[in-house]
Amino acid sequence: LFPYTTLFRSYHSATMQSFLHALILALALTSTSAFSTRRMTTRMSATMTEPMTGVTQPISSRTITGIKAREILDSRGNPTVEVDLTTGQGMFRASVPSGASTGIYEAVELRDGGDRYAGKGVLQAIENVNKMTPKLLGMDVLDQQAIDDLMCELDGTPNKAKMGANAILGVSLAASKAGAAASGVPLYRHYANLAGNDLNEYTLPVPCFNVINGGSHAGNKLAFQEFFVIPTGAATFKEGMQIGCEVFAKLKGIIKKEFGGDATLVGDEGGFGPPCDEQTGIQLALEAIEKAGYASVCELGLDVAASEFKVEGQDCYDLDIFNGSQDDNLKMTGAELLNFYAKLANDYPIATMEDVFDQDDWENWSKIVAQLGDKVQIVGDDLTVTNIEKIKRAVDEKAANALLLKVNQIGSISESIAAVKLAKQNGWGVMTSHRSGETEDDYIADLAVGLCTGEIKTGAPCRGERTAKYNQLLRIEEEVSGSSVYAGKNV
Ligand code: 2PG
Ligand code: MG
Repeated sequence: LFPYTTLFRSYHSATMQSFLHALILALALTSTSAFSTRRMTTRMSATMTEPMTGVTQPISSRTITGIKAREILDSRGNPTVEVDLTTGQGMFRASVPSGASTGIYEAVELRDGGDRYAGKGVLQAIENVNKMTPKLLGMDVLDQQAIDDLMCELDGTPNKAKMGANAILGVSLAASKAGAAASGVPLYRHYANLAGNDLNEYTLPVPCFNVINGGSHAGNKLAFQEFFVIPTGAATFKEGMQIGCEVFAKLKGIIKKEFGGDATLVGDEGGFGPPCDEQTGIQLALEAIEKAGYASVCELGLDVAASEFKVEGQDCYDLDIFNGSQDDNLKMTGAELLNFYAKLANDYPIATMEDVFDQDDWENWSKIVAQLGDKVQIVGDDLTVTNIEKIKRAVDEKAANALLLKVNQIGSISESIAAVKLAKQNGWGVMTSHRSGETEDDYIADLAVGLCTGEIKTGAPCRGERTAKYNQLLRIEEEVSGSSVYAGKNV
């Protein structure tokens, strides 16, 4: 891996700086009593050898010397948390995404309320990072678990309601980036190490391009939220990207011709928002695949996001909910919706379906897995919220056969890794996911490779915050060339 040599070079030039940091930190810590004996012991030796890489570094390159949180903006113009975490090796920055079709069992995203930013400010979350900082200073960034555990302990609630998952995740992510630098490895390798994946060969994920946006992500009437074009038959990730982009361009032409230019304006995740029904959405994507000449290498997928149109307290899914015309023909019971899925899976090359029923409709989830699970991947998102307790239940009840991995649903890197491991141990697929509100940060690309998830969805190949992730995957594939495979159909 080429970054080793580069990092060794920068390591030598950083040695003197690291030594000074160590001295300053040591002086600062003598006047602080809040640190545990374990952490003090870790700081006693001047250097330490990282077992995975054999790299010996001054201890200050591994210890947290500063944390600064700030409010920045996500891709919808809503505030979100960014964290700068400093070690002797420099500053490591990470930011937190935010969903729109948020599951009710997700960890709490702390918002300020009030008038400022229509209540969406995150100053309280920033303040909570400040509150946690004195306890985090001096910790070892290679001990991700200890950092995450400590923050969960300081929060003290089961769903991070006190500190906010956005506060905790910002620090957790920044610490993981500092950890990668301290180990002298790229971020994807560090995530692999944290998960105990002893990889000789990296797996580049299949990109699931969300080319048509509906539901809470677009202003159209489509109830289903996401329509994926998935180049499972590409030879490499790079080829998969090219296919996705060419299909996307064809789709633009088709939609423009059929619905006019307005329908080619893009939604929150970069896909088009044509005024059509579900079946037409699927047919448009299929037509674009065919026109681009990729019918033999592409499959389709859906994120229904059914919790968004479930009628509370009734056995009713209202596919007309974003239209508001009260068309009773578009109201379906769970059983009718299941029949609709079965027909779609029969008529079209659909490889994956996500959030097919409401987050509490466990019975219908189990029914669809029994009926279609051999043929179609059934992905839990709102159902499983990257939470091991929910995943355990879904495994027991055979209610899904794949996990959507969203780090901010659970709020830390360590817990996200535990969720992926549990899913994999039970033979599930795993799809790494962005949120509809994103930043330019691209760590989910590294996460998908390091945790070997085999699938990623991060929008259409359109909008900078979406292509940032795809572009990082192109870089990673180039870096690991010769020791990587493209997941393709073997997801
Ligand atoms: C989803 C996501 C991401 P949101 O439902 O899977 O596509 O949407 O971030 O709005 O929850
Ligand atoms: Mg979803």
